[in-house]
Parts: sequence; C-alpha cells; structure tokens
Amino acid sequence: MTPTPATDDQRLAAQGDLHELIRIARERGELEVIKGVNTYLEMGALYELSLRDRYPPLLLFEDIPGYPKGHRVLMNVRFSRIFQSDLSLDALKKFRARRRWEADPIPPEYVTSGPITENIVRGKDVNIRAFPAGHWHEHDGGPYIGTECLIINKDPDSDWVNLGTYRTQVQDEKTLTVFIEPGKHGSVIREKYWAKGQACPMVVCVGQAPILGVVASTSSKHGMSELDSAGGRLGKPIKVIRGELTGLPIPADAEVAFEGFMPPPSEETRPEGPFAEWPGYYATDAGDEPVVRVGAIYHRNNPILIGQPPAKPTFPGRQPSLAGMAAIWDALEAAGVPGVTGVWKPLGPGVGFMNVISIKQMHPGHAKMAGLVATGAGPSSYMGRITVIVDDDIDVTSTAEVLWALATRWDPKTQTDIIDGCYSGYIDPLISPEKRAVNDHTTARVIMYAVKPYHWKDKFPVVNTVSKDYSQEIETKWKDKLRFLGGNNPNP
Ligand SMILES: Cc1cc2nc3c(=O)[nH]c(=O)nc-3n(C[C@H](O)[C@H](O)[C@H](O)COP(=O)(O)O)c2cc1C
Ligand SMILES: [Mn+2]
Repeated sequence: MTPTPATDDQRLAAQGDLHELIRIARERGELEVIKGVNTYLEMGALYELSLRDRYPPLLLFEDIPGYPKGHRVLMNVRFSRIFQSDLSLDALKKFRARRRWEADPIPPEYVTSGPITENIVRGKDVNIRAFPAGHWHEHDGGPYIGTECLIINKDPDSDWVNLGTYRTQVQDEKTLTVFIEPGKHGSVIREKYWAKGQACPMVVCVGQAPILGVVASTSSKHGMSELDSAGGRLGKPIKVIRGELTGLPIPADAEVAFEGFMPPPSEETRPEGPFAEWPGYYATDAGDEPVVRVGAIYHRNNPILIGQPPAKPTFPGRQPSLAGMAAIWDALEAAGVPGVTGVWKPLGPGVGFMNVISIKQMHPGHAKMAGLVATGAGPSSYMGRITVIVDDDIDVTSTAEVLWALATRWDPKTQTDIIDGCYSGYIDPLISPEKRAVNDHTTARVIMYAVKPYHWKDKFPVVNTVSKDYSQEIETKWKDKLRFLGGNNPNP
C-alpha cells in the first residue's frame, strides 16, 4: 500500500503537536499500536521489520513490560507518510521552491506551566530507568533513551539557546551520557563552561513536537536558536517553561525532559556506545564521554518517548529525504554551476556516500565543474565518497538509468577523478584503525563523469528508445484497449 500524501494542513498540525500527529495517523490508518513488547532488542527488531515499507507506519508501543503503565514509545515519526513527500524530481523541485519563502524566525514564549509540568520529580526521587529506553541493536552498549531527542544548552556569552539531536545513553538511575561530535554547537557551548572549570547546564528532551526534532537535527547558523526557527516554521512561538535548576527553556508541551549539569570530562566520563550507526555498521568501540547528572525530571502523565535509532540504509523505509538533495542543488547553484536538471541520492548509500547530479552540458569542462563543486560543497562533502554526473536525459531517480549511464557513457580511464583526504566522519566504516588512532577522519572521493564526452557528444550513438511524445500519444490511443496499459482488451 502506498498511502496518499498528507495535506499541507495535516502536515503543519502534526509538525506542531505529537498528539495531533498520532490522531491524524490513526485517522489515515497509518498507526500501529503494539502492546507487550520488550525494550531489549524486540522493539528494535519490530522497528526494522517496519522499514520493509517505503512509508512505514507510526509504531506506538504500549504496556511495555517492566515500565509504569501508560509510559509509551513512538517510532517512525520522521519517516511517516505524513511528513514524507513523494520521492520524485517534481516533489524535489516543489520542495526547493516552497522552502525559499521560509518564514522569519519567531522567538519562544515563556509560560509558567504546561503539560510537561504535570509531574516534576526532583533530587533523590529521580529515576531515569522508570522511562522505557530501547536497547535497539544486539551490540549496542546499553539502552538509548535519546535518539530523536533535543539536547538544550545556552551559550554563556550570549542569549543563544541551541537545540541539537545527539544520541543519549542511560548509564544509571541519575546519569546519562550524550555523544556530541566535536564542532557541533552543543559541544562548542559546553566547552565554554568547561574552560572556566564549570559544569554545563543541560536539558535532554526525549518526546516533543516533531518540528523540534527536525530543527534540532538540521544544521543552522552559529548563534541561531533552533527554537526560533521552529516557531517561524509553525507560524507561532514555541511555548517553553524555565527549568528550575538551570533556567533553560523546556518545551511546555514536551513529553519527558531531564534537567541537569554536564561536568568537564576531567571530572567524570563513562564508557559510551558502541552504537549501531546509520551507515549500517558499528564503526567504533565504546569511548569515554561526559555525563549529565540529572537533578530533575519533568514529564506529562502517560508520556510518549520518541525512538528513532539508525538502521542499515538499504531498507526501503530509509529513503533519503528531499531536504538533503535540495541542499546540494542549492549549493551547486550558489557556486554558479549552470544547467543542473536533477540531484538525487539513491537508496542504499543512505544520507551520505553517493550523490547523482544531472546536467544539460553547455560547454567543455561543464561536467567537471559540477563534479568538483558537488564533491566539495558543504551539504555533500561530509561522507560524500561517490559523485556521479549524468546527462539531462538520464532520470536521476532511477538507479537503473544511472547504472546504464555509467555502463555506457563512462570511460573509467579518462572520465574519473579521485581526490584524496576529503571530509569524513568517525562513523565511516572505511576509516582504518591506523587513521582513527591519529584522528585522521578523511577518505578519498571518486567523481564519475557518466556523460557523453562534450567534444564529440553530437556524434555519440543515438539512444534506442521511443521518443517521449510519441510514446505518450500511443499510450493514450491504446490505454483503454490493452490490459498491460490498465485497460480492458475486447479480444482477450
Ligand atoms: C536521529 C538523529 C541522530 C543523531 N545523532 C547524533 C549524535 O549522536 N551525535 C551528533 O553529533 N550528531 C547527531 N546527529 C546529527 C545532529 O543532530 C546534527 O548535526 C545537528 O545539526 C546538530 O545540531 P547543531 O548544528 O546545533 O550542533 C543526529 C541526527 C539525527 C537525525
Ligand atoms: Mn545549532
């Protein structure tokens, strides 16, 4: 079944409110309520089975053994049909056009209470283990309560409040570890406190309006609060309360938030991970990460925690999002590459590793220009690995078409560039132990120019296919009379 896309109104309502998302999904028949599932591996295995579907249902786990009745886990929020558009070039073009009018940021509105203050647990009563956290994959280092979560901290030198999505492991009743890659905003901010010998005030929110998960996991400018961009996208301020211990803003209609302090690593670290990552591997062993000492828990009655662990990117439900492709297309245009007709990430390599760009070749060296920019640009450089440039007659959304272009238009010897030492990440399985030991997280890139060579493109053999226009004319003429075109054959 391929459910129909949601309407703009449905999408906006669901973005702003997790309970509204569940209501709309139930109404559309896209909610699966599952009772009696264990958080240890079973929940993760059911989640993976749901990814066989291009548009997996929302999974709502209830009556979870070992946890208070009413404490629930919701999965597939970001992959639900309500938020996933059609995977077509047309949808990508519409996405780019719509995003250009993106609204101005709206700062949050401080309130004194909300659903999140229905229960406040303080000090010695704090028990993180009362909340269901999936131990998602067999070799994970422990339960991860934060996958699609918000880590909230504030720059000590300005008003900047940052929201980032960084995985959060349960260490004990009162301790979490948060894994933040160096350079990410949450890390830049915490280091400022540590430099002064202070613990960084921090909030970890593990169930919230879907829009907050989107902004927290998308890179935005240094100094720009994701709370403001979420408000802008919804067209109304995000309501927040002030945390009792830290003064940090906590979304007032969130489900569960842990508040506390992260001391410098010189004071305390715990073994964190390993964790099954999105490239489809455990690329690293456990490492030492700083802790959050949790001093207060805020939660709704019957809270819903969001679970969104990584999964091998070959599952149909793990299709890369249009946002990533749009960002690359924008970068190509910003760099002045003319004639781009398509950008795509095929299913399999996941959000990184492989990008396909189609161009209408306009001058000698045009394909090379596109290839070099697409390989080096911000949105495509991190864990990029493979760039394929194809002509504009190739449908970039079809892996078969892209492979056909490679098989027939790409001369490996003369139409390839290999560039060494490019930006990759610690989760790249191809970084050797020797490179890891010296923090060299770089790998090579290949650019394959699967285009008709420019200087003899007009002499390139003609493609063996019926022209689009004639094909359409004949389909229209015959479609009522032939079963393979969806009609009824009067002479079966
Ligand atoms: C589900 C999910 C999990 C993520 N986990 C991590 C993580 O564990 N550590 C990390 O550094 N980034 C992680 N990211 C990526 C960051 O959220 C992303 O880089 C974001 O821009 C960080 O916010 P910042 O730009 O304010 O630092 C994750 C993204 C998603 C969608
Ligand atoms: Mn940020």
